[in-house]
Amino acid sequence: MIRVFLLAILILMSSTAYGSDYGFGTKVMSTDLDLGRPLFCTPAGTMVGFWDVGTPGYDENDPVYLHIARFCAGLIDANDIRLTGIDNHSPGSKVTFSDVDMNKPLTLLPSTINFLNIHGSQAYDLEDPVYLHQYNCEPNYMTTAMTVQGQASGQNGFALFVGGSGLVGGSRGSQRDDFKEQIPYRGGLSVPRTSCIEFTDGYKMLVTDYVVGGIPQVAGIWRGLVVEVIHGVKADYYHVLDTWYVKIDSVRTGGPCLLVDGAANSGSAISSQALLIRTNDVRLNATPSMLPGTKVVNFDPDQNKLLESPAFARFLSSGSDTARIRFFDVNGNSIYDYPDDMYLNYPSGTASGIVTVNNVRLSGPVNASPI
Ligand SMILES: [Ca+2]
Ligand SMILES: [Ca+2]
Ligand SMILES: [Ca+2]
Repeated sequence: MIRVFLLAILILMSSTAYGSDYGFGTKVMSTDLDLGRPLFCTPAGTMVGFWDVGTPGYDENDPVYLHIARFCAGLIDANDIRLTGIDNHSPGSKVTFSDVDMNKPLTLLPSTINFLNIHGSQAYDLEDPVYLHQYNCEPNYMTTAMTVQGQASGQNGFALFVGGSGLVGGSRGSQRDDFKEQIPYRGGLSVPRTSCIEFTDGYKMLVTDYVVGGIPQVAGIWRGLVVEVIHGVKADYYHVLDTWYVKIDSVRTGGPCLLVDGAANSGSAISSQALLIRTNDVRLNATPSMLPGTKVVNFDPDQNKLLESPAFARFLSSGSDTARIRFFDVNGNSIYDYPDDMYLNYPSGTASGIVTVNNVRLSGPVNASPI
């Protein structure tokens, strides 16, 4: 009898210890039970990316993730949040170790979170829908990304090596024989605005950059040893396998994406063209006609509608702002992990942030255990 009683208490405790039962993409209302919860900021480096399946480049079939990075970027990690569904995993669910997308390559999706002002006042009202919007680096961002990859793989004029003596200058102006020895990154250090990249021999580097793909590619031979490259937005990172030799080859400044980022950073006006809802933008909240976690497809009524600026959050190579992506620490361990609830904390309520009316829930209810 006592056992049954204790069990009942345990069940009661565990049910209260876990997060809200409100679904992904619901907005916080004035009578909701999670109203007023204190929120924590997500770690620096929180980003949005996609798993590039099927046709290369970002398209309708690629699942999108909120990647809550504490150390290494470039792979889908446990507790990353799916912003769109995949298989039997619904939008707002968290990645666990046994899931199909765990440790799959994550490609950065330069994007912002904005609202569409179609109801009420000019301000952000309860009925106004919220979108994850692909940032308009240029007319076709993915074409450029693929071109860069094509160049790196030698398909487009990137000479790999000559006589095993050194890398020959590629499209980004490489110098030969300019590798330097650098002690590998051994982890355990959390540095804001950095990413950890890893080559196939296990050599790690900490870089102040966003990696474009995260998958090392063979770039050539240097003194008889294989050289791999990982592409970042700011630079290409070369490493001679089984050595500590590396080379960092900066991308020419003035690329279209960096220029536009700079404009966002300095607060200057962004062209209205850049704020039109695009095909494959993601709806982040439920509306009477659309489900959260769905992508905008051609001829949807919200396609080409003008989003409001400034953005609530920006996931970009520079000028990122993820301060309003905040979590409630359900299990009280001061880090973001499986049981915690994620919010778009706009408005914020207080400077440090509490759950406030009109916040969007960015994660759904979790099971008692991650498996
Ligand atoms: Ca794809
Ligand atoms: Ca409004
Ligand atoms: Ca926690």
